[in-house]
Amino acid sequence: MKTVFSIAGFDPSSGAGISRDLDTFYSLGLHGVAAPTSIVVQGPFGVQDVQAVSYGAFKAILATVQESISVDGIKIGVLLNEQYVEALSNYLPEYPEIPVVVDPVIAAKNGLQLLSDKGLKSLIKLIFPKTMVLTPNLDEASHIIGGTVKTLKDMEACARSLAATGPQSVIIKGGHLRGEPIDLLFDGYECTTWKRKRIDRIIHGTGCVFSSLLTSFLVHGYPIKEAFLASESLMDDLFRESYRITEDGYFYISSGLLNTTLAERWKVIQALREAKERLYLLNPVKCIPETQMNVGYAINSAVGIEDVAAFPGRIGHHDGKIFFKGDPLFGASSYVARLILDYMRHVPSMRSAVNIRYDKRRLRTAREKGLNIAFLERGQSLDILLKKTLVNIDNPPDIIYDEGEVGKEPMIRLFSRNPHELLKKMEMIAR
Ligand code: PXL
Repeated sequence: MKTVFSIAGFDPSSGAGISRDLDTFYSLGLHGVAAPTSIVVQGPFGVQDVQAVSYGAFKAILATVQESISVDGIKIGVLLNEQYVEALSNYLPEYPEIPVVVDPVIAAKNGLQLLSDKGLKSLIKLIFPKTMVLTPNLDEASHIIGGTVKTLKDMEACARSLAATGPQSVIIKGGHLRGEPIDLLFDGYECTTWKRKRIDRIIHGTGCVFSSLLTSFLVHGYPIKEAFLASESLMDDLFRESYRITEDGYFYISSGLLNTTLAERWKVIQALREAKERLYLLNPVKCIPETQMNVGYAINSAVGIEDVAAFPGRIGHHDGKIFFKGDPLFGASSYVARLILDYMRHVPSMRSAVNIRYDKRRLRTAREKGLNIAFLERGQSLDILLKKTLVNIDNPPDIIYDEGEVGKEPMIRLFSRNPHELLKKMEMIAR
């Protein structure tokens, strides 16, 4: 198993530092080991303090790794002061044959210093010459070269100056650039950029995750430019999937969770594809309302319409046969998505729904077959109805129907935990 070594701080809230690095290595199929330099006391509202891990413990961990583990890549974050920098420099070979990625973390967002001035001097002198890729943000890059970096042109010049201090390649992260953020790679020969849309969220630990992704791709043998592009592309996904662990606090990201979400999204689509096959066999044309039908299925942690998959353009019928306009997609329906999201707020396991043409006989059949039915009064919201009905949460309704009003078709809504169960219920009442 290939192994990556993180030398960094520990963030107890798992936003930055060692725990995030390990999560990233693991999610890209690598084993992670770590030497903590410090514990950064912080939560989702920022850093309060930084406490060193004892120098003795740090050196002993480096020695243990050196004696017993052949690491395939090294990622360096918070180093605290010159003592830790020197110890690390002694551990690193003169000419490392494996990727060494250095994220020169100088201070937290609120300005609390995570590397002393002397520490930075030592880092430049002792570690930069052994560095394969240096990954500063704009502030760190400006601080190290002692100038201001505001434009893309400045970034390019700055990356070249930084490369002249030792690192083979430099990536400057332009998240703090005015306008659209741009990241820039200088690989010693040419520059490559990555632009992204600005996202209106304060996300914690992006630098750590980025440099860990980069290290992982390099360990997998990607050339630097490919590793840069692959990491940036994954960062786009991670920004989009960032989440909060506390109301109003910073957003967090996790490559590990991204894998789970992607796998779950794939399963949701797969389940709807199977439902489509069963619907072709069942051919429930009489169940299709005037406004057409849709079947939806949400991921476990659904919070918005984009977390619910359904059939684009709804499901209709043509020449006596059920008719789909396309394959299931996330965000394809706001109508069934809202039904499901409303229901999930009360019973999170009920993640699938279909809307069916209103028919009294169909409701009678449903009742006879033992389905649990609730009636939605005119003007009542699903939310209020569920709140009332679910006082006894053991038996959430399978069906919620309304009798319509002028200009609004009456409707039966069938709910289940998944499309497989939903189809079973539908088969009971379709005829
Ligand atoms: O984002 C810089 C950083 C890196 N590593 C650790 C941190 C922080 C900032 O808070 O806590 C451990």
